[in-house]
Amino acid sequence: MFKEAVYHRPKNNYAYPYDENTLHIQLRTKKNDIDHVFLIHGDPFIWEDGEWQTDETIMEKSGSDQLFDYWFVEIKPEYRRLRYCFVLETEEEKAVYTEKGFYEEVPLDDIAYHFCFPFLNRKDVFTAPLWVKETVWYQIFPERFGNGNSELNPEGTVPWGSEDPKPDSFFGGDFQGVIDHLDHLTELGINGLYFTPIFKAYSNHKYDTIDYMEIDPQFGDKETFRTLVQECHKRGIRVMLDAVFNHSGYYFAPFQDVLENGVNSPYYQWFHMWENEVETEPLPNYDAFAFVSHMPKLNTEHPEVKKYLLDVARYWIEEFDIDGWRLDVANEVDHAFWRDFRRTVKSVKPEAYILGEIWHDSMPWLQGDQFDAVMNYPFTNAVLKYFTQQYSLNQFKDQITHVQHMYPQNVNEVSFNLLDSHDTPRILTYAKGNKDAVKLMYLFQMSFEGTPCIYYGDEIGMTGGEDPDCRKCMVWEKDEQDRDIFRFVQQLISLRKSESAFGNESRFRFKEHEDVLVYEKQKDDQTLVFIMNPTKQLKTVTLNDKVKRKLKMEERATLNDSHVTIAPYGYFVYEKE
Ligand code: ARE
Repeated sequence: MFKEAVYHRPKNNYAYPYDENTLHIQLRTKKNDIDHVFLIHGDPFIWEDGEWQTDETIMEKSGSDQLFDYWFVEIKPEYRRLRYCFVLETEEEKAVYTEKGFYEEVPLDDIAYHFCFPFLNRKDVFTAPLWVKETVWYQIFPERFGNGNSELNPEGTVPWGSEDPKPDSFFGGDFQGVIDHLDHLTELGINGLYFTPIFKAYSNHKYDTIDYMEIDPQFGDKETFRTLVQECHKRGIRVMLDAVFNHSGYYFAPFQDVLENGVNSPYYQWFHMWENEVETEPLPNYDAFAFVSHMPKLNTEHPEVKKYLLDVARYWIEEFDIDGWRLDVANEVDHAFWRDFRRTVKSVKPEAYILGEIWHDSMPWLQGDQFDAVMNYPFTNAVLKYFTQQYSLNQFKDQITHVQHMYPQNVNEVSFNLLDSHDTPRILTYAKGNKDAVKLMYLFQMSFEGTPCIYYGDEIGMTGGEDPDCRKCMVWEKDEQDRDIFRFVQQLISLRKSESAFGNESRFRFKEHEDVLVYEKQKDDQTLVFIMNPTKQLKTVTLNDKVKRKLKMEERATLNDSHVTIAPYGYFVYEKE
């Protein structure tokens, strides 16, 4: 037994309250090392004749990644307290893993040895808004979605789609353009819109804010924005805005004051200035986003800055009824700020969604006191690499299993699973034009736990490389849209709604197979089996169970009794008996 690999730590993804009566316990062991794991558990205050009274529950192996196996069990402790340890068994060996190390027998005479989940306080349960679990997001980069009011075009606007975007191009996208095309979105079936920044800013992407209380005039005014939110709500679509609170823009009035007055500016402390005299070239002598001098980092520890930004967060919810905030560069802002941000936002709208932009392991922000979710780029990376044959099946399974075990289940259920964004190449371009590979990515994304997001235009086969190429104008001419991809995505979204095991809150498990991807989704009495063949060869797969019903999709597979033959980049989805 490889004891050095055994790991558990309460009050994070290894032990957390799933709801107010339920604890989830997870253990990590070396891959393929342990045969069985049992949880020995009990209430710390129930003793008989000097012996602590315990129960034993077997743990399920919930997955494996490159190095480790993960074991899982759900416990509902009667008095909402738990002490516990683990019994690990191999054919030759048995060991008891406690908070104080390994023993041969369970120490029943001293509770101090055991792991402690002190109390399941309702307040500590991670609770994200329920509606998020049923949401399919759609991301809009407002400058490029639709130009509905050419009178608002900023200077230098070029005709819609007339050229490939450059870092400083303007095509005149605006809110009216979004309102005009809401039918496209309802037809697709999405029910959440995420807008990259819309406040007054200098650039086309608006991440360099000038005024957080104003709409950028190229998009419209506050009344048009109000109409947009109302029109979305009428169609059952939630609206999320981008909060760029890590840094402001160069033309943000307080920063202009600092540029003018240096250390004598009343706003000097609003930023992280290094010297009395401010320099922007060749590199800024103050903290900034990366080394971008026109994005000076805001001092969110300063009470005035904090108040200003929290007022912004409150204002757009109170006045315009938005449903969520996506937080730009969220991991570079202090945790205390985000805790107050959450209190502020949830006090105005308890059902608002708070989504952090973090590309890495984000457990410290997902304890229930800061964010509801993060943009799940580790998921993105695994999907892109596997479906373009840069990852083997095993590497893919390792990565996805790792992502799943990184966070509590209630976090995974609202995780923001994207395939691309305004910061990455588009999927069709990444897949070198392989449309069938893109369809498999969508099938995996839409049937995985969490909430999927579609980047505008991907659903009609738009292409584009790195920023700014991934920000081309939306194509509205029907004959130039790939309606086949559109119908496919539309169908997946509708399956998420009509098949209970297809979408969120159903149990996801990989199945063993050598060279095709097989996984099951199970909810109540429905189990769906997904088989995908992201290779260039025809594959024949022997089914281990009976097909009750094939899911109606444009699959490229033939079923013969217990065999299914799947075309290159084809798939087969069925409900098993
Ligand atoms: C512009 C140019 C770029 C150039 C950059 C730097 O277009 O080609 O590389 O300047 O000089 C916004 C605009 C961008 C603009 C940028 C700077 O949208 O077009 O880029 O401002 O002016 C990291 C951060 C993450 C950040 C990404 C981009 O952690 O927060 O980098 N994403 C947000 C937004 C962006 C936005 C900003 C931040 C700034 O979503 O759109 O950019 O407000 C790894 C790392 C990640 C890293 C990721 C991507 O995985 O681990 O930490 O994310 O790669 O680089």
